[in-house]
Amino acid sequence: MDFIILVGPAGSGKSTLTGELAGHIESYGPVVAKVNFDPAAENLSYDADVDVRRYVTVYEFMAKGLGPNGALVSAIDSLINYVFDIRGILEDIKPDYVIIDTPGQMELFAYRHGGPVVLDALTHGYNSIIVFLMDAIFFENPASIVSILTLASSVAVRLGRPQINIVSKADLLLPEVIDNVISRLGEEGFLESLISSSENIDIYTRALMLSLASSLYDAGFIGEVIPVSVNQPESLDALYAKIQQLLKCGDEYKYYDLRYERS
Ligand SMILES: Nc1nc2c(ncn2[C@@H]2O[C@H](COP(=O)(O)OP(=O)(O)OP(=O)(O)O)[C@@H](O)[C@H]2O)c(=O)[nH]1
Ligand SMILES: [Mg+2]
Repeated sequence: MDFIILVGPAGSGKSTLTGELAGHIESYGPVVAKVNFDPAAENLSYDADVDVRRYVTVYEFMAKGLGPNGALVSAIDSLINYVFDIRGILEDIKPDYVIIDTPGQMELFAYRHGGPVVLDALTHGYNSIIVFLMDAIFFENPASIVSILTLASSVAVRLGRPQINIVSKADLLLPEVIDNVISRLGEEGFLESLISSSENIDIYTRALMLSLASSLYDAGFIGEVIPVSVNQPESLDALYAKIQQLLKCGDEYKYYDLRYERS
């Protein structure tokens, strides 16, 4: 049982991808369990094998006087009480993969303590990877690209697992953006050249962007960025191949380093 944890900003396509990727992987034979990890989810586009709303909802915390965001934080924290039950259900299903669909309020995972603690307890003893979704809309200009990649790196720091960064809803992108930007992001220095050639960025912002971009390359964080659309099965194939590549490292998988991939 390997865990694939989908993380990304609100509306980036996590829930849609949960259903579509699960179906896609299952078409090749493996069994996939789907976990709704969002206590505030309204309508789910897939049938969840485990739904945390069975254990906690934001409404019970709001009834105690918390606002919607505070209630979500408390709801996620309180999931620690149910991790044993959830693991039991998953171990009975015996899936090859478990896909976890997390809430869009991703500060729960990028900045707070509770989200990582619950995920650690849930995946303890099993291999787990992060798939970080960057909405296609972020690839319109260098400032947005730097800021979403920086957010992706915060998640990597907080969750401490191998991470695949994808561009979601890639069908909305012009082919030249995929060819000239996304497929070149892994080239060391590419982002800096994009920033340098952009106009209308003040000198201080440009210096900060260049510094952030170069740190991301220095750390080996920007490896292959995969464009994925749920409407393009070949892109789901590319994502599945990458997931298998990271997970197949078995016990050694934690030491897998994107840095070596770029050479
Ligand atoms: N064009 C296109 N639209 C997509 C794709 N994936 C998701 N969407 C749409 O994007 C919107 C948001 O998708 P969701 O799956 O609900 O996103 P989410 O990340 O789960 O959202 P939150 O749970 O609210 O954070 C929906 O209208 C989807 O139909 C895609 O690959 N291409
Ligand atoms: Mg969702």
